[in-house]
Amino acid sequence: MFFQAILPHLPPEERRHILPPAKFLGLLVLVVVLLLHISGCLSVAQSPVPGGPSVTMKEFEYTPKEMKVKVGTTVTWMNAGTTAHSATAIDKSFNTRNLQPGETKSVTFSTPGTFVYHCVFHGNPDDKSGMIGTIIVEP
Ligand SMILES: [Cu+2]
Repeated sequence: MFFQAILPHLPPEERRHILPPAKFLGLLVLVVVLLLHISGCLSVAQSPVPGGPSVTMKEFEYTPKEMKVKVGTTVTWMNAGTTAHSATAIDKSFNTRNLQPGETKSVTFSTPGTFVYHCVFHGNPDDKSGMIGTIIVEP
């Protein structure tokens, strides 16, 4: 048994002062749940919004390429490709920075406007060729 395996040499009278395995496991579960809860709270600003709009990055385009949202919407970019990508606004209003495969980053749009963005590796902001996308934020 796991519990005895980590405490093999304690005499029985000392083992009485240690939580029995069932309580030990219960406490462990409680601690893990608390830690997950705390880490969830801390990362609220960066974590994807469940059911919210999302843009997939894959070699070498954004899907959808253009998206219309209302002011206050949080959009999540997901890198579903095999190489790093970014979503970097040409007017510098937002920047997911480099997202490795499997990573996500959320951005909340608080002002109306048309925001053209590019991947710093695969999109050319000057002639808007390559990996380019647009977020249209409506009032
Ligand atoms: Cu890219």
